Amino acid sequence: MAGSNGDLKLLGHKGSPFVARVKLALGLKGISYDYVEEDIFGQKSDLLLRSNPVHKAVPVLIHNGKPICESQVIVQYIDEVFVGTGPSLLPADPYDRALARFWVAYIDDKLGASFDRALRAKTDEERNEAIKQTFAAAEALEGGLKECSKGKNFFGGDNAGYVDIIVGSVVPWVKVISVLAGAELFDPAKMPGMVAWVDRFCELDVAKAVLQDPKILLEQAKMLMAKNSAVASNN
Ligand SMILES: N[C@@H](CCC(=O)N[C@@H](CS)C(=O)NCC(=O)O)C(=O)O
Repeated sequence: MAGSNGDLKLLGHKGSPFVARVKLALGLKGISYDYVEEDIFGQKSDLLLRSNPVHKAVPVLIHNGKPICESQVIVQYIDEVFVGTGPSLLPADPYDRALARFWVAYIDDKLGASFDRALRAKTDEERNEAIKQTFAAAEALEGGLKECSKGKNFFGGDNAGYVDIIVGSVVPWVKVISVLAGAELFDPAKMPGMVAWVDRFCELDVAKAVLQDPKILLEQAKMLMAKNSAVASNN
């Protein structure tokens, strides 16, 4: 879409939390864009393959013809390039920015990685172990919220920012893993701050517009788990 922010196109997939991050960032900043749904499990478009030849994955944001890949990189790019448009997503203070980047890395490297292992596990034993690690990783977020928010409503303070976007993108998946595990990933007894944060985040218009229906994601997760278990039992 060629508006005052230039020509912006997002290549995405409806189930992807990584794509949701970019939608949340653009939405929070009030930036309009064209969206192209990619068939990532079937025929990826030439545009996607040309734009992200290294990973061949979504999201890709194409800004005035130039592709930017990887969700963390894209969200930071949006914040830097559209600096005068909408609220800032990363904190202004360098130490607070470092904290935000630390928690974002933690979410992908610990929480996201163990959940991904649970979905791709080949045996029940592997899956149960990965689910256990996901639960252990989630608990640290309670401290992360306290550290980043300094007692305010969001990781970003008074308003949702970079860490809120990253945690927010996995909120529907938090519901999915809770159903699969038969226990709340964000346990109200251990993580009251995070439980309240989820309610606040889900009340934002941008969250209502972007976040996927957990019921649909649950079906996708079950299909993926069944596929991976079947591959394992055929080997
Ligand atoms: N680290 C990447 C992960 C992106 C990713 O895993 N995208 C998935 C969709 S959720 C994808 O496009 N997969 C297609 C493939 O790998 O072939 C990011 O943060 O953007």
